[in-house]
Amino acid sequence: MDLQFNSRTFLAADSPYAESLAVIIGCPLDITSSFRPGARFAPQAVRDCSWGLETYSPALDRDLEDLKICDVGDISLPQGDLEGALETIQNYLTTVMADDKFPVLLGGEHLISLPAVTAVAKHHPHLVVIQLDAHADFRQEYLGDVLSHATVMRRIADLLGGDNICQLGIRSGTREEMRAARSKGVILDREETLRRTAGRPVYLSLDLDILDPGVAPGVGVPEPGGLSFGEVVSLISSLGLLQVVGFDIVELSPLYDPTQQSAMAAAKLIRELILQFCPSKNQP
Ligand SMILES: [Mn+2]
Repeated sequence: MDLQFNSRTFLAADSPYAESLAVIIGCPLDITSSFRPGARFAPQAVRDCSWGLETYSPALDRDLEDLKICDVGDISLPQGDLEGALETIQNYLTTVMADDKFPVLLGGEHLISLPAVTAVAKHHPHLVVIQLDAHADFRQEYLGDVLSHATVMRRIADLLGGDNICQLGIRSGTREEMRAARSKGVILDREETLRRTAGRPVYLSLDLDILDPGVAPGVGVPEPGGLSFGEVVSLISSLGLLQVVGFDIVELSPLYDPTQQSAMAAAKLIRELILQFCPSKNQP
């Protein structure tokens, strides 16, 4: 696979690929972004900010230094060829899953979750997807496109069935897409999410706009009325018993993040998610 080598890795992600369980993969897809583009710059912005954090999480009493993590850099994506870019991501993830790794995807726009879930679901046939997001992303099409950041969960529902999708934090959607999600069995409730995911492999897709724009203003489509950083962390830790097999964090747009506070929030969420969910061969 043709990768752009990047020596500026995510914090503590300096182990060789072959030895690593967690693999950080930049997916700078930025093609269907409709309102505020710039997600192609997000993976590196997150890496840069990660070095402002400690490797240790006091909340979890775990340390990135205890894990073997590889940051492979960014996948080279043809930004003018949407289907080619999605295929490239899917092929790369297929290799990562066959190598028995825990993938951590740095978006990129939200559409990267479609090829990622496609590859992960082939490896884990009973996969459930949990989407943490402000927006339902459940349109049948958007601006004439069936493949879009605004349709990504609908396409994933086409793939897995709506009854294998849980959406948390949603506060924006059209009447039609909210109805469609409900009618296809998508659930939006934390308690039901815990029931649905019990004993099953889970892919977590975290759209940074679940956070309030006051916390993370640098996103493609900011939606007022969001969660605080602490509320998102609490929500994630309340899902603590999940068998997460991989996750992505998407929609950061560094062009709208002059203070870097959104990239810092993204980096810290990634640290917490890795420490909470990445299995360690050294620990029970
Ligand atoms: Mn989204």
